[in-house]
Amino acid sequence: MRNLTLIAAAFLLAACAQPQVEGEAVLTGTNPIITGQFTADPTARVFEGKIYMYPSHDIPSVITHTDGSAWFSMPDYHVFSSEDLTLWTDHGVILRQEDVPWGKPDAYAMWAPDCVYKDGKYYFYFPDAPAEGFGFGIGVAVADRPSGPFTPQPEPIKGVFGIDPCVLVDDDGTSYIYWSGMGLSGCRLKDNMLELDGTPVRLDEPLPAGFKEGPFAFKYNGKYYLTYPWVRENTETLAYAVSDSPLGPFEYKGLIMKESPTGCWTNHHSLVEYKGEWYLFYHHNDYSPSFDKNRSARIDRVFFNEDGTIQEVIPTLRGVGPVKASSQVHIDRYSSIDGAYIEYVDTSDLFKGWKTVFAKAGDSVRFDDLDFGKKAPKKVVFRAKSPDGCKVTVTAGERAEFVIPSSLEWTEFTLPMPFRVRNIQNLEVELLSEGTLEVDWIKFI
Ligand code: FUB
Repeated sequence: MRNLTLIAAAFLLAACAQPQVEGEAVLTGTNPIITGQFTADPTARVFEGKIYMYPSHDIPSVITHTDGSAWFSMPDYHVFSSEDLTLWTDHGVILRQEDVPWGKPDAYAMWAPDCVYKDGKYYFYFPDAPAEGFGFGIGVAVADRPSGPFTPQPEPIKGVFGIDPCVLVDDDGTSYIYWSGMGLSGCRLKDNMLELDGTPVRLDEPLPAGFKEGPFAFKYNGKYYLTYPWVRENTETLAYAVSDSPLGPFEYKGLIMKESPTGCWTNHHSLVEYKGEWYLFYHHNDYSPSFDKNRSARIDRVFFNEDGTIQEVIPTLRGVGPVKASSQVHIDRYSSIDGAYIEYVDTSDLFKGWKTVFAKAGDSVRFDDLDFGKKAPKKVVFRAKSPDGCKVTVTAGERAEFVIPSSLEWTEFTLPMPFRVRNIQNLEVELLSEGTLEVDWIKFI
């Protein structure tokens, strides 16, 4: 019964979701970073001075697991790019399951991918279920541009059985592929990037038990880092290990992220340096709270200590992107919250996002690093509803009180700003009076 409910909810979500089309832009800056579709297993790479994100693409479940439960359904891949981690361009579908010559065209098994650049070409590595046989193979599709078009090779990589490929191109151009499937394996790639060069090495054996999938490898200050989902107790944490050599042995160093507090079982990730800062791309089932196989990409900052260890990343809703006060500021993606709570705006279409509910005097939220620009806004717009009307304070450098008139429907209330605010400020909104206030977004114009 639970499965039927899940599948029904998933179909409803699919029916309501606005499919995004090639070239369409998504403006967030907060987590999750892409709205309107699911984006799991995000691998982020810097190409041509931009961040490119290669996620896998969950859809509401159309296939079932061997135990009959709704299962991962992943028919194709999109690629997204951004210059500022706030405005994301969806370049559309770069590979479909039907286009993989060796793949089963209705397996919905396009799991976590990676993409790297070498000698003028972009190599996109992806798992898929083979048309003949069982399990997973790993294919390569090649392009001249990071957004494709990608041409899949006729056969999967020989000698690789498993999922979640990650490729590290070392400083001298030597490349290594890592994947999971009966443990974590790694192997040098030939210069053509399409074939193994040698025998795969097991890399998980010296690590604490619990490695599952999703390895990611990168180099930092001359050391090789292997980061990976690790089931220490119930669901996947993110852990890391370090080595002097790309094929280990790797020494376990610690956790990067704890288990999902709400039980999303997987947490696939990648780390990337962009414009001098390090970021963790990971996923969570933000738009699908009751089915954790419909996930969405998130980003948070990563900090290295001087000795090369990685500080634990605490997942945020605020995310990392710059947000302009003149855009719709979704304060439900708060930096901190006190008393107020968050609900979906429309439970029949979760991609419409969230609202902040202030139910009693003193409830507040803070949204950090809001960019008011050089020219102080003259008005504030609240998209809100408040059955009895209420009074709120807005603090951004200075503090002012606003009266929100009574409204049972979503209404855009435009009110004059009594003070001038410029540049980057933390915004705090607090309910001052009795009465309920729901806020979809606020903007300053
Ligand atoms: O997305 C399907 C699978 O779930 C991935 O390949 C794993 O890493 C996990 O995220």
